[in-house]
Amino acid sequence: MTIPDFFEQDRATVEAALQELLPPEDALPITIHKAMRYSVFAGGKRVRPILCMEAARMFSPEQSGAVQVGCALEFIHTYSLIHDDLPALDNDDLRRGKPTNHKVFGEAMAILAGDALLTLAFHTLALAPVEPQRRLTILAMIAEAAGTDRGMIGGQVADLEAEGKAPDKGMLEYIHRSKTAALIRASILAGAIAGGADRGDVTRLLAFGEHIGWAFQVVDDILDVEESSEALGKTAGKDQAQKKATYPALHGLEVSRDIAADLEAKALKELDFYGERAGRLRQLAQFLVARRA
Ligand code: GRG
Repeated sequence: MTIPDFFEQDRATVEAALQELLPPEDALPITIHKAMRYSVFAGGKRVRPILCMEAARMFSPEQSGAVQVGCALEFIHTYSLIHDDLPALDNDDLRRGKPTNHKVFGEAMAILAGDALLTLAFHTLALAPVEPQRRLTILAMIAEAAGTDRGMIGGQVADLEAEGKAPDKGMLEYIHRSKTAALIRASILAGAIAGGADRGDVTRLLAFGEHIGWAFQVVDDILDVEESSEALGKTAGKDQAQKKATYPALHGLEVSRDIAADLEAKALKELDFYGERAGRLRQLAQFLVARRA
């Protein structure tokens, strides 16, 4: 499976917007801005902003503020990676193919860089060029997805507490849907809402986002077993070493692949309603499950 053509174009748009939205490296205090920029530009795939932009494009071909909303999502995602790598959490040395933020800037600055990216995300959302009522809906939805109640932090807490315990199917689902799927689902919904989606669209795309976000984390678990650190740009084999609750640990690799394929099929079914209009979202969903990094 090759990367869709438009993915590279969208990625270039995201890179340029991230450059604009982040304070320059020489703004005082210089160290924090260097640390923020270091992790944002360390080479992420930009999956969340691209999903956001392509969901918006289904409803509005014109600029809808989805680029700025997508950048806010990338700031939140990058903050979560910086904090996730800290010694108190996963204690990792490698991320996006480079030394982790705390390895370069020290723990205190890495904590602050994560905090600063989270703060910048909500500043960016507050100013995004989206109709005000829709902007407020997007802001609340993203805050919820990044938060504790079935959001990213809640999933991370459950993930930490499940370490070393016998994997449990219900808990594993909860972790994957909260830690990873919530922000991916919010990326798709935020783009759709910015582009002008109505209630029916939100219901359909919520189900699409939930399934593809869940599949994304199942694939992440599989790649941790199958790929090298070099290919992934992060330490491979970490889940098993840390006795993490993962799909391969509970079901084995083959069943995990079947689960990812089933989740992908369920996600794609939700797009049938849109026919060709959803062509790019469909390609993105297929790429997210077929990726090797
Ligand atoms: C607040 C102390 C504190 C910690 C926060 C919330 C949190 C820690 C961590 C979030 C959990 C987390 C890191 C989930 C990982 C989800 C995931 C699959 C990440 C990889 O995403 P990709 O493949 O990465 O999109 P790139 O590098 O391409 O952007």
